[in-house]
Amino acid sequence: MGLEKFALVMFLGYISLPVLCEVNRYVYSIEKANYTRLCRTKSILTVNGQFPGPTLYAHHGDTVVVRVLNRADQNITLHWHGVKQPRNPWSDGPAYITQCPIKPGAEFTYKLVFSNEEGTVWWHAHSDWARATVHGAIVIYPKPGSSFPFFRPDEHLPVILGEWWKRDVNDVLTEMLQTGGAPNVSDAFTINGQPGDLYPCSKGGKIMSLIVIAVENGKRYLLHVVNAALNEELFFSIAGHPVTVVGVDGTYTKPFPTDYIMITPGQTMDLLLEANQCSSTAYYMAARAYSSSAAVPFDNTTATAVLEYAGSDSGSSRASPLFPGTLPAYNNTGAVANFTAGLRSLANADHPSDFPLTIDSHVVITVSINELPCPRDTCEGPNGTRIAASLNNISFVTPQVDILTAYYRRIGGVFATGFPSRPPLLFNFTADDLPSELLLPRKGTEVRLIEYNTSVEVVFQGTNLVAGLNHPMHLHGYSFYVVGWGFGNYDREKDTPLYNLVDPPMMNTFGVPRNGWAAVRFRALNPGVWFMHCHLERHMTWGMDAVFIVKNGESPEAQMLPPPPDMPPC
Ligand SMILES: *[C@@H]1O[C@H](CO)[C@@H](O)[C@H](O)[C@H]1NC(C)=O
Ligand SMILES: *[C@@H]1O[C@H](CO)[C@@H](O)[C@H](O)[C@H]1NC(C)=O
Ligand SMILES: *[C@@H]1O[C@H](CO)[C@@H](O)[C@H](O)[C@H]1NC(C)=O
Ligand SMILES: *[C@@H]1O[C@H](CO)[C@@H](O)[C@H](O)[C@H]1NC(C)=O
Ligand SMILES: *[C@@H]1O[C@H](CO)[C@@H](O)[C@H](O)[C@H]1NC(C)=O
Ligand SMILES: *[C@@H]1O[C@H](CO)[C@@H](O)[C@H](O)[C@H]1NC(C)=O
Ligand SMILES: *[C@@H]1O[C@H](CO)[C@@H](O)[C@H](O)[C@H]1NC(C)=O
Ligand SMILES: *[C@@H]1O[C@H](CO)[C@@H](O)[C@H](O)[C@H]1NC(C)=O
Ligand SMILES: *[C@@H]1O[C@H](CO)[C@@H](O)[C@H](O)[C@H]1NC(C)=O
Ligand SMILES: *[C@@H]1O[C@H](CO)[C@@H](O)[C@H](O)[C@H]1NC(C)=O
Ligand SMILES: [Cu+2]
Repeated sequence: MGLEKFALVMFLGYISLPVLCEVNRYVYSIEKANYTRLCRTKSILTVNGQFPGPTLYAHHGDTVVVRVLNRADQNITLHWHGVKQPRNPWSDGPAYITQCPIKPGAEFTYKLVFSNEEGTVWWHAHSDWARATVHGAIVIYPKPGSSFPFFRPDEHLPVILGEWWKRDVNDVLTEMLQTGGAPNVSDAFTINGQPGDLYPCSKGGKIMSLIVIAVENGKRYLLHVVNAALNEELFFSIAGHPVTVVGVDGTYTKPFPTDYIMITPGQTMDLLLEANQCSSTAYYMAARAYSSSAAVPFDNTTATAVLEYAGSDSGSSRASPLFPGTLPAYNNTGAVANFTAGLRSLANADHPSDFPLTIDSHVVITVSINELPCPRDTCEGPNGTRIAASLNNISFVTPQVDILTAYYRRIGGVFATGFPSRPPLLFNFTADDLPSELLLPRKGTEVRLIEYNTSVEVVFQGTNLVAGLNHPMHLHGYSFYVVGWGFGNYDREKDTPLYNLVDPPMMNTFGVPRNGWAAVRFRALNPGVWFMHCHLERHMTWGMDAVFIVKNGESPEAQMLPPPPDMPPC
């Protein structure tokens, strides 16, 4: 493992950006547009004054030191999503799980220990809903001297998909918590920080909202795609350009040619793009929601950016770019299933798949939306209730001191160790009508203790309580192999023989199908306190979370590192 270290400084502060304006829709031709109406601006929290935040570049096996200065007036933590941080949960970041927040004016130095990650992972805030604007890509090159398992790209292009509210995202969160109902859906999606020209927006008479990416005919680009949206899974495609998926969640995959991708919040994908189209035309890339449940409102808008070939006629008479005809409809679950089935690990000598074949610990976890009673039924959830969410019927309560410190220093009363290995009640999880006595969850801060070097299989079972939908489940500290998934109720006898035990994809976030299940496997070789949660932000806030504590092993290399001296106090 390389021990090259370099330091980066990230400061948290605010910048002003235009709100989406209510002016007429404008056309792609930038020169022609002339809007005099100024946008209202809003202030957003950013890193180093950039939105999206800076892309970090590293090589396989590097250690990167990041000094984070909080110059904002709110608490913050940063998470390095997909970086396994061997033995070093202290730098993982989720607030009140592995650290107390960095308070306004304070600082904390994170140590990012890259091990086997390759391709794309990302970083984002992990406190409140700050990650809406505090995020960026992490691009990991092969070790110096080694090569990509596919042809060498000529250029790297981060493509960060985001979600935008006209209002301050803190207001959206506060309102959700006050009313007990669903949060407002967003007003726009963004590609590299801009919504594109299907939304009305201008600033000072100039169009600010369309990203134009220049490409050259004959070149090969590696797109580092991140879904940084809070609450929506997204389809993404590029007109006239099928892409080849070569990596997902920081692991290279078998090359998978496709016309579109579906990427959940939390996931990252490496896409090879060959610029081989007609050089006098421009092509849209577009992103819009995949909505898995007709019962759940979603943002029904489309973000665009433009691929423009060098040498195209960039005069004012330029025609509109081609729109991708291959972007699936918002409700096309078949397209999601087909895409997901195409993701497979390399499983070769250079990139072996080392998933466990025998299982020591088999855990089944129901993933549910719930309802809590609300005084006089005045909340805005169904029937006047307050919406909640749970794993195995436990709606996670965030503690006031971080679980990692409590575990390490043996401070009692912060968490309990009763997270069950089975759903407390067996019922037809995916039935259309479920009795209302099942809707109420239990509240608690329950962790599951795992012995070092246990081989674990977790089966996530979606339920149809309140509303079944696709849940992107994310585990910190590990990547897991997705050995199986399907619709309906998981049946161990029937489903295990159908697992992919040849080349299952290695991921850290997987969309558990609506009213379906997913089985993932990992070997517990990374001691620490690791958060596991749905990566839809509203579900995480509602309690769709749990914590795995992987205990130390015997040898010194199998033990958690001690905390750094500058851990923020609570
Ligand atoms: C934009 O419109 C304003 C008002 O209609 C006009 O005064 C100005 O000359 C226009 N600018 C350009 C660059 O066309
Ligand atoms: C949410 O949407 C409602 C209805 O459109 C609106 O009245 C309210 O102001 C919005 N709240 C926020 C925080 O955006
Ligand atoms: C989404 O928007 C399109 C275009 O505005 C509209 O035709 C369609 O009905 C909308 N669909 C949903 C589910 O809201
Ligand atoms: C998707 O929604 C459209 C209406 O917006 C409907 O006609 C179609 O049947 C739906 N498809 C699926 C697969 O649900
Ligand atoms: C999924 O793939 C199958 C087999 O290639 C194809 O027949 C089907 O049309 C695809 N479904 C969608 C929604 O793309
Ligand atoms: C609301 O209450 C009615 C009557 O008790 C019940 O039939 C319905 O299932 C409830 N809906 C939800 C979403 O809880
Ligand atoms: C569970 O509910 C689904 C959806 O209504 C139904 O198709 C299935 O037959 C039910 N399964 C059992 C075992 O009752
Ligand atoms: C969850 O726990 C609550 C409280 O113990 C209970 O009333 C409810 O039936 C349970 N629901 C499920 C689905 O286990
Ligand atoms: C983990 O356990 C397996 C046997 O189950 C053993 O072969 C392997 O060496 C162990 N690995 C470590 C790092 O302890
Ligand atoms: C910020 O974090 C500190 C330490 O955990 C906590 O005491 C304080 O309440 C937090 N402030 C806010 C506004 O959440
Ligand atoms: Cu969810």
